Order: sequence, then structure tokens, then C-alpha cells
Amino acid sequence: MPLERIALISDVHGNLTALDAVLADVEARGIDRIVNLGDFVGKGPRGSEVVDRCAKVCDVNIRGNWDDHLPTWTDETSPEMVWWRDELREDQRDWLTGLPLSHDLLISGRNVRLFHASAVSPHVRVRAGHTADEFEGMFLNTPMTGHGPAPSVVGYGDIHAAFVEVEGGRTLFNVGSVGNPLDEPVPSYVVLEGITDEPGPAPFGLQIVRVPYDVEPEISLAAQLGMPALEPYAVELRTALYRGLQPNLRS
Ligand SMILES: [Mn+2]
Repeated sequence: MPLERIALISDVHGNLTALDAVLADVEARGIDRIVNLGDFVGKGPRGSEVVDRCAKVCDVNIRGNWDDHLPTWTDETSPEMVWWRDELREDQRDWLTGLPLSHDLLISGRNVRLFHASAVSPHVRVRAGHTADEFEGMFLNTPMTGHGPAPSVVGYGDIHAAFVEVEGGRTLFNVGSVGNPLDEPVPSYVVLEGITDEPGPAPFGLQIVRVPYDVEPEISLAAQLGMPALEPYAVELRTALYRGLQPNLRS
């Protein structure tokens, strides 16, 4: 049986320019199966278009923390949250809040589990410099993950920083972010390679791909659309410096 490839993308955050660049790279590699690990919206200007694009091209879409809280956001005193929320159509808000929180695959004899931030909730964050307990927790069955076979490979998003870690026979990886990377200002995604639905051992590959694109048209478009919190967004896209660490630009 031939090896198959699956592209894993995450944290597009309304950045359609970066999403288009990554999808073009996925297509150029001849990959037609895409799983999105969530955070379609917020931070960037075109959440609505990103939702429509991903609903069309991704085989599986998983709910992130932003997709979970933005559609039902009620605090009208936060102009950027209101702007991002109101940009979404009613059917898109329903679509986002109805997405699954976890997805299991069997590839080359490995049980692979994908979710946004952790096995507990899309709102519970696990950083690259995690504790041993946090590492263990990523592989556990929880009410959020359901009770499928225990995974030996877990992939997630949320922290906007790609990594791969192999420890005690288990692999934990982060796909990084398409629209708002914070490890370097270049979008990342992951390609998994193996034989899907194959219970026996077979070659298995995992590759982090970086796709450069010009951030300036994306920033200009956000300005043109009158998106609030433009300056911290521009700094994040240009330098990968998280807005919470931009002391003079906190909004
Ligand atoms: Mn995110």
C-alpha cells in the first residue's frame, strides 16, 4: 500500500493571506487531505473568509479556544473582540461552536490524536517547556477526547510555536501557527506520512514545513478594513513578538 500524506494546519486567526500561501504549498505537494486544529478567528481581519475556506478544503476541523469563546462573546466594552465577533455570520458562529474538540486517526500502526490545546480543554494551555505531568496528560483519555485507544502520537496547536518531542516511546508535537506564528515570523504546518487505517507497523513520517509569504499586504488589508488592535497584529506578523510582550503596544 502506498504511503499517504495528511497536512495539519492550525491557528490561522483570520489571516487569509497566510492561509492561501500554505494551501498553495499543500496543493503543490499533491496533498489533498487537511486537518485543521482550530483558532480560525480573532487577531486577524478575515475570520469569516477563513471559516468559509477551511469548511470547504479541510476534511476535519477542530474547535480552538477562540472559536469557542468569540461567537458567544458578550462584553461590548472590548472593541476588537466585538469587531472580530461581528465579522462572522450567524451560521459561521454556529458552525464554530459545533466543531469537535478532538480527532483520532490510525496511521502506520500508531494511534494519533489531534486537538487544539490539551486533552482537558481548548482553554488549557501546554507550553513547549511543559512539566512531566503535563506531558502525561496530553496522552490521557478525558471527557473531551472520548475513550478511543490510547494515543502514542499527539499533535496540537494553540501556542503558535512548532516542535517535535519523542519521549518514552511517545511523540508530542505542535504544528505551530499558519496566521500568527510566534516562534519565527513564517507560517508553519505539519505533514504526516504513513498508511492510514493500517493497524500493523509501517513507516511513519512527520515533517514541519515553513512557508514564507509577504506580510505587508495582509497588514495593509487589516488597516483598510479598520480592524482594531492593528499595531500589535502588525508587530506579531513582522517580528513574531507576541502582543502581550509588546510593552508599549498593549491594547
Ligand atoms: Mn491561537
